[in-house]
Amino acid sequence: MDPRDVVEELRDGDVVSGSALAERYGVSRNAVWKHVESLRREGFEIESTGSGYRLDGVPEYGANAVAYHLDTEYVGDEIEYHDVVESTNALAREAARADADEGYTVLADRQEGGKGRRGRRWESPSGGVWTSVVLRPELSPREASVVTLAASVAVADALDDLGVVVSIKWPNDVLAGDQKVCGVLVEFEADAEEVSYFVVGLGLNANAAPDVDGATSLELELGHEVDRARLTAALYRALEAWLDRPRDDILEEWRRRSSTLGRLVRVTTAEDVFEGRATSIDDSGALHVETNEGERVVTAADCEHLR
Ligand code: BT5
Repeated sequence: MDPRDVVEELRDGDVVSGSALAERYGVSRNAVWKHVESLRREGFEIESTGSGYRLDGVPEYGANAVAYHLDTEYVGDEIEYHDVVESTNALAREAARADADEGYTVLADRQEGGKGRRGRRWESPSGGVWTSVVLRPELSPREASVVTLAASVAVADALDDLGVVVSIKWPNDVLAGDQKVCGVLVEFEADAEEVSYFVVGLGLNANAAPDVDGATSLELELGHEVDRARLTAALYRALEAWLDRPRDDILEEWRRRSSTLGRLVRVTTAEDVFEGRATSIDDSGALHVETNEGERVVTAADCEHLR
């Protein structure tokens, strides 16, 4: 038994006796009490009534606060929470290399070395949702891009439920209006045949607006703070649901939500910069752009929407 079990036992609001819990888990009543005390130190309000414990309040954030809201099959089964980290992706990669199960997640309130793509910096002040999920779907490296597409679609779904209207900018940005509210960084390790693990990093400006041009936060968009623990649970649920879907559904939904397709864009690749009209993404997630010199197909690049 651990404190999370106590949260899960108490979360429907009923009074549960310490001795019933002790019996169910085969531990002493004193052990149950210690878990209750540690949850109280985390900010859980747990009332001791004559007939047992009752959960009256959940802290704003943390592994057990997310667990309180969680109803997934595997994503978030184990949540490693830190107030401050360098990068949740780096920790999740370490965990994956050390054989962490599929669905293992790392979550932080603040990152000091948050990473974007290609070594860029991701500003991660306190108040955001910075999390990374270890996944082990059976995919070849060639098929890997579907995980990034599924992740951005999942974020968009979870934000819809909050009432924020979002779109996806190729390849991996989630925008509110034309400002970035979330970035996705998917990393994986593979041999020629198979990916051994993915780390899906999600960076959401929830209640913290970073000082970056073109960035917004959910708080700014909605005019009030969001419940980060509930949002994190919703993200995990949406990610799990979309990963389970056929590739074609994911692509279709990505296209439906895309604000890039049909737009004039400026694309920056490792070799050059060009402009044109974005026409489609293909099954591998590559962007097709119609330029004056003909069609260009790009896989790894940055894309800017032009007016
Ligand atoms: C991304 O990179 O958009 C991927 C960001 C992934 C962050 C998550 S947080 C949890 C996990 N742990 C990590 O260390 N990373 C992941 P990219 O497309 O390269 O965008 C980076 C660019 O976005 C920067 O160069 C800035 O211009 C801008 N930017 C930086 N911080 C931002 C923020 N908080 N919100 C919006 N834009 C930001």
